[in-house]
This record gives sequence, C-alpha cells and structure tokens, in this order.
Amino acid sequence: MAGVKVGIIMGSQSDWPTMKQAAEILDELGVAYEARIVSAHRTPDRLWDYGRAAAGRGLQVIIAGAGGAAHLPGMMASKTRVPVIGVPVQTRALSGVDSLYSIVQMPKGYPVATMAIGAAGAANAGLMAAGILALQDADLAERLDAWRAALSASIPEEPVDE
Ligand code: RP5
Repeated sequence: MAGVKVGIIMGSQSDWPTMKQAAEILDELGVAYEARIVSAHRTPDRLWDYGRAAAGRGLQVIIAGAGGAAHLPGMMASKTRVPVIGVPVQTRALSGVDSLYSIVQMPKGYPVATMAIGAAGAANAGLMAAGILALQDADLAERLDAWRAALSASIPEEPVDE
C-alpha cells in the first residue's frame, strides 16, 4: 500500500482484538496503516522479509504486539532501524507479565519502546505512533491536539454514584 507509514504487526490472529485498539486510534486520527500477522516463531522468514523491506517501503513506525515468549518486537527492532513500539499482549498463564518482560528487557543497541500490557498499551501505541508522525505533519499534530483536548474535556470534575 503506497503512502502507509505505520505497520501494525502481531504474532497471531489471537492478538488482533488487542492490537485493534491501536488501529482504531489511527483510524480516529486519520493515519493510514497496514495490519499483518508476522510471527517470530511460526513465520520467521516473514518477519525477516518485513523487517528488511520496512524502511525502503516508507514505514516510519512499527507497532508490534505479541504475547507469552514475545520475541516479535525485539526481533523486528534488530532487523530495521524503523522505530518499533512494543505491545505486550495479555496472556492467560501469566497475565501478560511474561509478554512485558520479553519485550521490555532489550539489550543496548536495539530499543523497543514498550507500552503497558493489553488494550491500554495498544491504544497508547497508536497515540505514540501518531505523535511521532505529527512531528513532521502539522495537520496530524492539530488532529492529535484536538483528540487529547476532547479526552481531557470528557473527564468530569466530580465523581457520581453509579
Ligand atoms: C504469540 O503467542 C502470539 O503473539 C500470541 O499472543 C501467543 C498465542 O498465540 P496463539 O496460540 O493464540 O496463536 O506468538
């Protein structure tokens, strides 16, 4: 897809309900993206090909989500200089702490900007990607400022009984 600057990749179809949160934020902000299943363990050649081509295709940010032994974000960061935002997907066995530790503890030289576990982390990954692109895109910067202001305005000053 020409002009796409954000790649959303995930280890499995089962990660999509989480990673969709990033996609929805990008939709709201009018940022074009592509979404792909790229597993570090099950499709390593696909991972390699995606990473090798990423910068040349014009991708400027990659959002990578995975759960459990979550090697995808780190392996992608090792393969491309395009900034990688990692999303630890929540797991049944260890609640996503396994994913978080797998993604966050990168050795010096190959950073992954790691978000919170689960849906909030995925949404924030979308916002982080938009923020990076907004550095070079004044219209997007305006939309992102408006999005943030609307969120702020939606927070009531006083709590109510529910
Ligand atoms: C990881 O294993 C994926 O990122 C996913 O979070 C987890 C489980 O995958 P499935 O067994 O649901 O396909 O590679």
